[in-house]
Amino acid sequence: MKLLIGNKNYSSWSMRPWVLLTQFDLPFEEVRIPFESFAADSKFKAAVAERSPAGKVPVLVDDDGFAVWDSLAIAEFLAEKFPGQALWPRDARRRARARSVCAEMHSGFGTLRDVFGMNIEASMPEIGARVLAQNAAARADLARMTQLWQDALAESGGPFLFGEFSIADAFFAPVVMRMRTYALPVPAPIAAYIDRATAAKGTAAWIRGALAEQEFLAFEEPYRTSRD
Ligand SMILES: N[C@@H](CCC(=O)N[C@@H](CS)C(=O)NCC(=O)O)C(=O)O
Repeated sequence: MKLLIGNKNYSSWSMRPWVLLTQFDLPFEEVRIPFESFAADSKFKAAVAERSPAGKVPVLVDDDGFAVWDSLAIAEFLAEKFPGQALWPRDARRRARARSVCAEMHSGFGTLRDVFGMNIEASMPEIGARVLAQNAAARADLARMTQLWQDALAESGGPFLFGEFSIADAFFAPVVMRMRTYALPVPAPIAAYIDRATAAKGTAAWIRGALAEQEFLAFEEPYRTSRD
């Protein structure tokens, strides 16, 4: 299998399936398509179009060339392709709940995504404090995220959202990165989850890759004009 991804520092959607594949030791080859712009005539769009009509990363290309796009569809495809691995929780109700929160993440948290773009290499606690003070929708998204994680951890007993590491943790990995970059205030048990999720094998490997990148992409950087 091949996984087409964007820049590790910025591409939150790419992060999810990459972390999942790595965490579960599923064999894949990474194909990195660096962001330059998302203009229709960009090199990025041309490279992605060879594999996906949707024109976005991530895209998973199976060994026979069959392509699946969209992070949630990729996760479902992998769960079916590797039934011996508990990519989703084994328990039906836990699995249903894990799917609920992944769908909630996939289609929600628009403000949190907009105002706290993923930027693993950066540290911007002052931006986090300022935006939260000014933006009620951002505060509401953060409160819902905290509650969602708290409920899942309370019900499962941890260490990850639904017990062992699952697709749900891969789905929230980019939010974990945002919490760190912008130093968003969370209760101690959530801070402990953030630490565990950051240290998980797949997440830690992605972070190493993100830190090794040297690109500064102005269109991904509303708050900075250079890397430091
Ligand atoms: N819902 C999609 C979103 C994918 C997405 O928006 N990817 C971004 C990179 S992080 C992209 O390729 N953007 C290109 C564009 O918007 O033209 C998924 O879950 O994979």
